[in-house]
Amino acid sequence: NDSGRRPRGALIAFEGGDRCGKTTQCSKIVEHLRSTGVDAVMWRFPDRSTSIGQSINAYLAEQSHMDDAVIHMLFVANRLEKRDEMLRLLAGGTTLVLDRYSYSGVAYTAAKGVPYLSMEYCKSLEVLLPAADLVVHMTMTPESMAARGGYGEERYEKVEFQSKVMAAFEALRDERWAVIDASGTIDDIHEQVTSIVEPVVRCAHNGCALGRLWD
Ligand code: Z5A
Repeated sequence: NDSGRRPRGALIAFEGGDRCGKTTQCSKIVEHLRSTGVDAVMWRFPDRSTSIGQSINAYLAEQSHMDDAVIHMLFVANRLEKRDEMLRLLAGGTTLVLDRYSYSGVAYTAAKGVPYLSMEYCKSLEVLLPAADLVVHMTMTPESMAARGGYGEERYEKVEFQSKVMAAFEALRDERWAVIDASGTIDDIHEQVTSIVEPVVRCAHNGCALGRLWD
């Protein structure tokens, strides 16, 4: 690190449709990074442990109904309530591996097709948050996702809606995104993820600046 600053941690987000294996891969990469001496932690969004997160959980479990704009704001607020801690951990050198982030926030709401909740509007609500250094986009056909255990238990787990979410993710992609075929074996995917993540962690440690959404 020749920037004169303390090495920071990397911000890495895993995105994709439901049941595509994000949680599995986030856990594996955190375990791997730790085994190589990198200070790394995994977080999930939504964070269902906070009071905002509990309202989101009730909505996803179809135990409550909310206006589309209101539930959208709650997902955003659920990230903002973790913003200070996120920035503190990154500045202190901890790499954060996120199981979903703002990209899901934008893609899932935009996929609803509500005219006043456009992609541009949804993006504008995330600008106080840091951009991920890397977005690992795990792709799979909605039909294959549906064949995975546990699919269909929550509100958005419907094949037609997932196709719209996939299209929204595609529209969000930029040079920080890496696309991975999620239909391979857990170990093959982990190998690919490792080869993509390690250089990004090194870059952050060496002083690459943390960006802001959506600069
Ligand atoms: N949402 C939103 O609308 N707005 C927002 O801002 C945010 C989220 C942040 C809940 O998210 C919902 O909230 C989600 C988006 C919306 N939509 N829905 N419904 P979530 O992250 O809590 O829910 P999820 O995406 O369904 O996560 P998940 O159930 O934890 O799935 P996953 O993490 O992608 O998969 P997994 O748990 O690692 O694996 C699923 C199963 O497949 C499991 O049995 C594994 O053992 C198996 N698996 C994993 N990998 C493989 C491979 N490679 N081969 C075979 N089997 C595998």
